[in-house]
Amino acid sequence: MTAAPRIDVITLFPEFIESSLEVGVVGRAVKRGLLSVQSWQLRDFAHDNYKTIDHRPYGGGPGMVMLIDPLRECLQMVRQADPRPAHVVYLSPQGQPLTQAKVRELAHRPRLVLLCGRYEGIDERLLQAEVDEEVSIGDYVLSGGELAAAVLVDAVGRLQDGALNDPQSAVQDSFENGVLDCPHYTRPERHELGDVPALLASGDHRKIARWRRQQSLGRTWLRRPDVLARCDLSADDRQLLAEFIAEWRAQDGGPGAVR
Ligand code: 4HQ
Repeated sequence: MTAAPRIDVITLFPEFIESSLEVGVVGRAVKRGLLSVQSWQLRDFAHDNYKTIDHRPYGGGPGMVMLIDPLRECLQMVRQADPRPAHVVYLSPQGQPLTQAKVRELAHRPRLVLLCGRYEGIDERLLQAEVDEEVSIGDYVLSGGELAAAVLVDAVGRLQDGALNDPQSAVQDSFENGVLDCPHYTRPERHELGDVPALLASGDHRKIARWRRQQSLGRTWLRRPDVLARCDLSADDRQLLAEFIAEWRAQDGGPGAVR
């Protein structure tokens, strides 16, 4: 049996990471031993009685910058805690976007170390020397890297073998197919707010699969043309999408349509 993948998180707020692991699919995966997550209090590696981990930036300007040495010594301890080589990730808006493709890539790593920055971030020299990859969860500014790290742990954790009750659900998600997810319905079939599309209750599984694929493609066309542009659609997909677009134009999207 091979050891479960391990994620170490270096942070000023370990409680934040730990609390997010008490619930849900990923919390259960950790309890089942499918994934191990350790958080480390950076302040424990400060050199002085004030527990200093940051200082004013050279060149002036607002805010504080995280010091090299507490981070370096913490990383050394973290690396020593497990013999497997660690892939070190720094969460920041300057990083590569966290896409589902990136999540899959990171999910295959036996060992990740996540660095959470606060204030203006971390001294560039530490990043140059120790970080393998900088990753961003989106084009907005957080007050610290902890939420971004929790997002990454969640997305990576749910892909570990055995984490999801039905492994099929990971395959059907948004982006796993390169397109957005289709709409979902459950009981009751008829409701004041509308009826479930008849086809879904028909039991014709081939038709249902085609309808879902068409909805996925159509919604991606409507909502995320940027995602669709990067898709390599089959002839079948292009046919389904053309049908969706024709129907959409006829119903709500016709020239001069009033909505
Ligand atoms: N921050 N994706 C600034 C982010 C962020 C993001 C984390 C704020 C790092 C220094 N991290 N600190 N967006 O906004 O990952």
